[in-house]
Amino acid sequence: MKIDVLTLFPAMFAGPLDESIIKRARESGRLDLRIHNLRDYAHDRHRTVDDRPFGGGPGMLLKPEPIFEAVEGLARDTTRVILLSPSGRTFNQAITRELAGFDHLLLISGHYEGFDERVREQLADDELSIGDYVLTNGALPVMVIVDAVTRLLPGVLGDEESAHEESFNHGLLEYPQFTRPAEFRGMKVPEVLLSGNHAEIARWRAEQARLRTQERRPDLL
Ligand code: 9D3
Repeated sequence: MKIDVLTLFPAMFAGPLDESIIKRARESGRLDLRIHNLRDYAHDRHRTVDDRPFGGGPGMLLKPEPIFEAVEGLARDTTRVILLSPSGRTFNQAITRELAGFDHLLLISGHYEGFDERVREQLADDELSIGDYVLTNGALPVMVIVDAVTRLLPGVLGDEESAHEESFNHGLLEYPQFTRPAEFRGMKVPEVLLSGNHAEIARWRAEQARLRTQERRPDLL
């Protein structure tokens, strides 16, 4: 998969996507990730990317010309163009699976009070938020989406992780897990997990997952 990112803060992307699973996905060519500075698409001497809203009001908007020219330069006919903004639909694992099915994503990070509406109308195929809290810009949301989508690409997770992904919990929270030692500072691992009785262990885990989900995330049931 190719992912192009358009942002005013390209330096924020150095680090989080250069580690671990995403690093390996990039090195193996399964993810081709390119970060582009929106300011490079401004024309004037001051590299202006924002302006005041018509009709007045607080803050600045991203002006349309640099974004239109960037998209025209970067998008192909199969590209999914996605805006990141607090007004988008809330990102989740179903949307992650949806995005993993495209061969090219162009993620456009917001800033200031938002986008000129013509960017939404003419350029965007989708608009996503990562949740109901206010960030300073859309760069972290872009990284969240790149991370979530990349781990679903074929060959990115190892066999064991992929199998786990497929059997995952039937939409419940994870059951409690323990590793050695069997007793730590007086805290004992539940006896059933030491029993070697795999049918009983499976029953206990299913029950724990259900109880924990009921307690913490009844909306999932
Ligand atoms: C009405 C004023 N603000 C909306 C809550 C304006 C505004 C604040 C912060 C506009 C943009 C931003 C920067 N945030 C994002 O661009 C953003 C975001 C977020 O803040 N939370 C969750 N997901 C996202 S995706 C992009």
